[in-house]
Amino acid sequence: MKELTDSHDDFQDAAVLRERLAGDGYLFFRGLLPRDVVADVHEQLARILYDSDWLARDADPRELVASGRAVEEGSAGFFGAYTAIQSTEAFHRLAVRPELLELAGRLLGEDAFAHPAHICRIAPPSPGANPTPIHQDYRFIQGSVDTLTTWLPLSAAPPEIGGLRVLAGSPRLGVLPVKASDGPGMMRAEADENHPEWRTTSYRPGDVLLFGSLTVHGAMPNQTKQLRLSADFRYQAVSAPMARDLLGTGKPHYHPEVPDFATLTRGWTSTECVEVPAGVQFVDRWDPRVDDVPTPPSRFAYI
Ligand SMILES: O=C(O)CCC(=O)C(=O)O
Repeated sequence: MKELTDSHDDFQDAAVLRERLAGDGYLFFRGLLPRDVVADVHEQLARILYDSDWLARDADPRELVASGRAVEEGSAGFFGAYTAIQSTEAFHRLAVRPELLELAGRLLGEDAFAHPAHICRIAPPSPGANPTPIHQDYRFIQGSVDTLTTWLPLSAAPPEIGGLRVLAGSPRLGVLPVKASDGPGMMRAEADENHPEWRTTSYRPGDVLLFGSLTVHGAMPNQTKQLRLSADFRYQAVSAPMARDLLGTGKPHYHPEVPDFATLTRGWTSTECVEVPAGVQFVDRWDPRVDDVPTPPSRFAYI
């Protein structure tokens, strides 16, 4: 598979970044976030996974060697550990790091904020767990088509541990039809799994992959004995509409299986990192599986 293009040296250049995002549908930044900040989150989450019995007892928890009790996202036995992870302030604070908010604002051309549904992925080895099927985020996130996703490895993610791959140029395909599938999200976009423009890399903590909501992407199978630990966060312009959740607005990922932020944030130093700014307009959700979703116009004018 082809290697991702590194945009690290163009981080300050909004015009270059916007043009590359329009053409490729993604931007990759090697080492954008301080390694010690990511390492601290990794360590806190590894401790939770160890205490939840998801990790082998005879290995250093930081190695994330899976025990037989590590389960696929959303299945029985998942929500205890996931609630503890969602209660971890340092994890949520990663989403509002100045590097990420500035990057989103630079690309969108105005102030941006992070959706509070910050997602942590704990991908167990395959077979046994299915990797996230290829998809476009627009059907899941809805609201503004220009919502941006960042995907961050929280531990080293060489291709064999099943990091993310993106299909370069895929926003030009518009909103694709979907089929039911196994794996997180349970929907697969109808795109060519073997296209020559699939790209990935050997991810390291501190790296950031950003893509638009029409970019086709998915995870690869985890062929190691370790858990793959990563985060995905979403950003949108303050002036753009945000999709209302079924049970309110600005809820945690997997709410209501995961408690509300009022419970998760007990004892935190600040809750700002999980708040939606005042004045954001909300719109209703539509059924993400419907066949013909018109492709909304994008400020990135995908070419
Ligand atoms: O990390 C994964 O397995 C899936 C992440 C993803 O698809 C996303 O960020 O939209």
